[in-house]
Amino acid sequence: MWTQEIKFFYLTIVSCLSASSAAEGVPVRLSGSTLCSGRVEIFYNNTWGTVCDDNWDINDAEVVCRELGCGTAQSAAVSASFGEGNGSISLDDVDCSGSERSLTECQHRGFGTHDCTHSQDPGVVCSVILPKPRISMIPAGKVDRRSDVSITCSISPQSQQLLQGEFTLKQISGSFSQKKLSTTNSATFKILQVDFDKDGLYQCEYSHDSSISTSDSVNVSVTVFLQQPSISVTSPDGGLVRVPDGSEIISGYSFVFTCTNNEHYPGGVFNLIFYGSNMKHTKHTKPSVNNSASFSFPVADFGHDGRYSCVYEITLSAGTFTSPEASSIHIIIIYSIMSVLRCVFLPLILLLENIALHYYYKVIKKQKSDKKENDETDVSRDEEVEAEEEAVQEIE
Ligand SMILES: [Ca+2]
Ligand SMILES: [Ca+2]
Repeated sequence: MWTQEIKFFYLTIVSCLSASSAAEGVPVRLSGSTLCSGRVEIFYNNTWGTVCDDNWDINDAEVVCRELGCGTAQSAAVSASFGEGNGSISLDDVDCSGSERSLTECQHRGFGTHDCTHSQDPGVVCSVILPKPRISMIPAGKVDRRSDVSITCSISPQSQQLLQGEFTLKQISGSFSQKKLSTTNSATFKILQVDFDKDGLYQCEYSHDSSISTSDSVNVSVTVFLQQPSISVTSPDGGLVRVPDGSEIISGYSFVFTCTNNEHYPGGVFNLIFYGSNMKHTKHTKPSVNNSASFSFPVADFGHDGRYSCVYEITLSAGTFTSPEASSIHIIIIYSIMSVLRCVFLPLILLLENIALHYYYKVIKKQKSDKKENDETDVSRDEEVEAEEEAVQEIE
């Protein structure tokens, strides 16, 4: 028929044009009454050719059906049951295990090597009528609120050329739904400035006549990316010394942390996070005023020793969103000179004073005992003299 000849001519032209854009493997198509059944043809050496039915079985058919998004194989046809093709016979003795991603990954005699005629052209019958569309999303993963998302629905190139079907992108649990008639094998839908109402799963539908096939789903997860704040520390009364591994604060002095960023959400807050020696995690919260918040510590003591960081946080209808932590500041509390004097020199002076007093009293005591001894010696000498005098008188 005339219309069929036009259709075939058109298909041949567009198939050849589109085949070069096939990203992986060698393109395959089915030439038959429906999209997912027909004579197997592969695009090799810039032309569509057929396959030989030697060793053609259900495993080979399985690979073709999967490759085309046509579900599973119902039967493997032989002996040109979908009609004889023309042109080259590109594959012979195809031996698939059934798990290959593409027909040309299966073992065969080599491209163009065969001992067949077109009366042996094989075919397949797959389980579905319409191929399953594919869905992809940019960016992949979480999407920043107010940024654009682009979702593409696609189908194998030769399928769309045969059908001229329609793509619909639908939000599964929401109101978003858009249709696109496309003359190429894909349609791209742009969702501009996404807000939380666009959050959720999306699916592509491919429809032709009254048949619809549905893709897997993608998840548009809308979030708020907040920039990393910065943190700085000062000591209003001059008790801060910057050292290579942090900032030293003299105990007793005051210090102030300031968290800043460039976000302009109303109601945003800064949290000051403290990591002490035992990894204790204390949070102080202050509202952001003019993009910053200050946290004051009037008297530094050794319990303040540790790392400090800050995060910015906002609470919206969809939940609370937190920025990454600022690069932390290490605070080292050191002794003041006065406390060094008080703690070290004062006891030393007292000790020296005690030692001095000890020796002083020892010397005094010794002097006293020496004097007493001398007095006693004098007395005994006097007695000796008296005795000698008495003895002399007796002799006389
Ligand atoms: Ca053969
Ligand atoms: Ca086989």
